[in-house]
This record gives sequence, C-alpha cells and structure tokens, in this order.
Amino acid sequence: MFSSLISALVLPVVLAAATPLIWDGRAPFNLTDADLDSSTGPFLTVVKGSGNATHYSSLLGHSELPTPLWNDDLLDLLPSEQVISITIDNSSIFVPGSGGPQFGFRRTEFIAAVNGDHDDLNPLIENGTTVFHFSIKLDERRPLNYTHEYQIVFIEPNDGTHVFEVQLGSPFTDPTGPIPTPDAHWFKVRDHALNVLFETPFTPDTWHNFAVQIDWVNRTLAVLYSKDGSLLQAVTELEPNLSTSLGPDGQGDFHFGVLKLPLVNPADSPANQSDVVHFGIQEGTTEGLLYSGVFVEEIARGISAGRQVFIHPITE
Ligand SMILES: *[C@@H]1O[C@H](CO)[C@@H](O)[C@H](O)[C@H]1NC(C)=O
Ligand SMILES: *[C@@H]1O[C@H](CO)[C@@H](O)[C@H](O)[C@H]1NC(C)=O
Ligand SMILES: *[C@@H]1O[C@H](CO)[C@@H](O)[C@H](O)[C@H]1NC(C)=O
Ligand SMILES: *[C@@H]1O[C@H](CO)[C@@H](O)[C@H](O)[C@H]1NC(C)=O
Ligand SMILES: *[C@@H]1O[C@H](CO)[C@@H](O)[C@H](O)[C@H]1NC(C)=O
Ligand SMILES: *[C@@H]1O[C@H](CO)[C@@H](O)[C@H](O)[C@H]1NC(C)=O
Ligand SMILES: *[C@@H]1O[C@H](CO)[C@@H](O)[C@H](O)[C@H]1NC(C)=O
Ligand SMILES: CC(=O)N[C@H]1CO[C@H](CO)[C@@H](O)[C@@H]1O
Repeated sequence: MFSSLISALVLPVVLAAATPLIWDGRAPFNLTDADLDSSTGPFLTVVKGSGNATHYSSLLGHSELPTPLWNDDLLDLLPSEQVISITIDNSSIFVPGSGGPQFGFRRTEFIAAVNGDHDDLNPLIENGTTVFHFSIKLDERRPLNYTHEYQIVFIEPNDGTHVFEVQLGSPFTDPTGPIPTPDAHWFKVRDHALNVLFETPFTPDTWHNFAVQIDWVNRTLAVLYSKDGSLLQAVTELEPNLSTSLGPDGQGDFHFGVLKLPLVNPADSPANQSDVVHFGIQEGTTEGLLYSGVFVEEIARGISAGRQVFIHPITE
C-alpha cells in the first residue's frame, strides 16, 4: 500500500514540489527566546500561565539532539533544528478570553502561527488533505505523573472539541477510578469521538515520531509512526472521523505542549467535581516534554516519511 519508496537520490527535487510544506515548526537555530516571548516566528505562545513564555518553554540549542528523522546530515551531528522544551508548573494556570482562570488545568502549549497570526494560517493547513508531523521525547528531569490525564497534541476548533488528539496518562474520570490505568504510559492517538486509533508505549531515550493524515473534506484520519531515525509507517487504515464539522467550524488551532488535567477533589461539590476546567487536584509539580520535527505538509503526491523518503498517502 505504501511501499513504493523512490530513490532518496532523486526525490528531494521531484517531491519538493509534489509535497509542499505548508508550515514549518522545526525551530531554526536563529529562533531566540525573545522570539518565543513575543510569538515571533512559527509559534503563538499565549496558552500558558502568568509568566513569560520562556518561563515555561525553551530552545535547547545544541545541548540536545532533535529527532534524527529530519536531521540526518553528517551522522546527526549537524541538526537543522533545535529541540523545544515545554513545561508546566503550579503557575501554569491559563486565563482565556472568557470563562475565568482554568484552575483545574496546568497547561503550556505552542500554537502553529506565522508571527502570531494563526487565523490566516489555519485555513491553509486545514484544507484538502494535510499531514501533521510531530516528534516527542521524555524530559527525564521533569517526569509526568501518570495518575493524571495529559493532552499533548491536538487541533481544537472553536467548539472545544479535538479533530484528533494525543493523550498520555490515566483518562480523567469522575469519580476517580483505579489509577494509574494499565496503559497510562502509552501514547493514545484518539479521533474526534475519542476512539483510540493507535497506542504505543512512551519509552525513554527515544524520539517518538508521529504523523496524522487528515482529509478535511471526506473527514478521515490515518496515523503514521516510527522511532528515532526509522521511516514513518502507516499504523492505521483510513479511519472515518465524521463527528467533526465541515468547513471553518471544523478548523482550529494546532496545539502541542503539556495540558495536565486534575484529579477529582472529594471536597468539592458534585457540580464542581465534574467541572474539570476549573476544579480538582493538582500537585503543582514542574513537568515537561521535549518536541522536535513539528510541521504540516500537503499530500499532493506523497507523505514525508523521513530521511528524504516519501510514501503514498493512506487511501484505504
Ligand atoms: C532565520 O533565518 C532564515 C533564513 O536563513 C529566515 O528566513 C528567518 O526569518 C530567520 N528567523 C528568525 C526568527 O530570525
Ligand atoms: C518577562 O520578560 C520581560 C522582558 O524580558 C521582563 O521585563 C519581565 O520581568 C518578565 N516577566 C516575568 C514575570 O518574568
Ligand atoms: C483549499 O483547497 C481548494 C482546492 O484545492 C482551493 O481551491 C482553495 O484555494 C484552498 N483554500 C485555501 C484557503 O488554501
Ligand atoms: C502524582 O499524583 C498523585 C495524585 O494526586 C499524587 O498522590 C502523587 O504524589 C503525585 N506524584 C508526584 C511525584 O507528584
Ligand atoms: C472522498 O469521497 C468521495 C465520495 O465518496 C470519493 O469519491 C473520493 O474518492 C474520496 N476521496 C478520498 C481522497 O478518499
Ligand atoms: C463550587 O464552586 C463555586 C464557584 O464556582 C463556589 O462558590 C462553591 O463554593 C463551590 N462549592 C463547593 C462545595 O466547593
Ligand atoms: C498551586 O496553586 C494553587 C492555585 O493558585 C494553590 O491553591 C496551591 O496552594 C498551589 N500549590 C502548591 C503546591 O504550591
Ligand atoms: C474509527 C472510528 O471509530 N471512527 C469513528 C469516527 O467518528 C464517527 C462519528 O462519531 C464514528 O461513527 C466512527 O466510529
């Protein structure tokens, strides 16, 4: 189905035009902390607590190697992007435009943008069929707490639903069930209706590479995955995702970062216990994830699988 790999020698030229990059979030080495604080460049950094963006996120320069999938020059020693560290702490209480401070959550997320403008970018990256790429690694020094649920990558239309999402940890339940759940340490890629399409263990010392193919017209999803420098491979078939809205109502911001849900606080009223956004238990710990390889491409004639190799879109 996706086996027609064409020679890496000819492909960069052939498919550079056939698989256009629409938005590139692979942080170049000239991207600075000041750019993060001012949302200059590819990220809108407003989803965070009251500190500056660089209180919660940083560009790791040459101190950490990004995924080798897109950085394969000279034995990976000269990468073309910096790793991005995204963290939360007890001050990571986001105050959105309405609805009041989100005391239930702790969250820091980057949103795909061009110098702060996401509204004009979203219709470009969410049109036709597009592929959302991202690679994730454990931050050994800032472990997550797997008794909690984390939503770490998602596209969120205005209705607050997620076209797809990547989830870690123990799903939030009210009342709290047995935690941690058996697959708490597994990545779960979920569709709009929260069905798990793919899951895989979040092993340490490994870049976990994902790509999600989204057909915005026929409303389907397909997932590709690999580790470190291995080429991406399809890990699902083409899956219907028909509960999403068509057109602008179904489009939204592309987020990646750390969004930690609370546990139910038995001291709260029943109504407040179910208000996961505003109530619940948080330990206030500093936790984080590492990201690289974040970009969005069209699939005019192929999906980037890594190391200059392109594969066929998933069609069945
Ligand atoms: C980084 O350099 C590239 C060209 O090499 C330029 O297009 C881009 O705007 C620069 N980015 C920043 C944030 O300065
Ligand atoms: C945020 O950064 C600005 C400019 O660097 C600095 O003046 C300010 O003190 C910082 N605020 C916080 C809360 O760290
Ligand atoms: C979306 O795709 C259609 C068909 O390819 C094209 O006509 C239209 O211009 C695209 N819209 C945007 C906002 O890119
Ligand atoms: C993880 O969360 C649970 C539930 O709130 C808490 O009991 C535990 O102490 C937390 N672990 C760490 C390391 O913070
Ligand atoms: C989308 O659906 C139409 C109608 O069922 C079908 O003809 C077309 O092949 C589909 N396109 C893709 C890319 O699956
Ligand atoms: C529930 O939340 C409201 C504020 O939204 C607060 O006034 C009320 O005291 C809370 N009830 C309990 C039992 O915590
Ligand atoms: C975390 O922040 C909340 C809300 O501001 C506060 O009630 C709580 O005491 C803080 N926890 C820690 C461990 O600092
Ligand atoms: C694979 C899968 O379960 N897809 C679901 C996508 O959403 C539609 C509408 O909610 C469901 O009917 C599908 O089962």
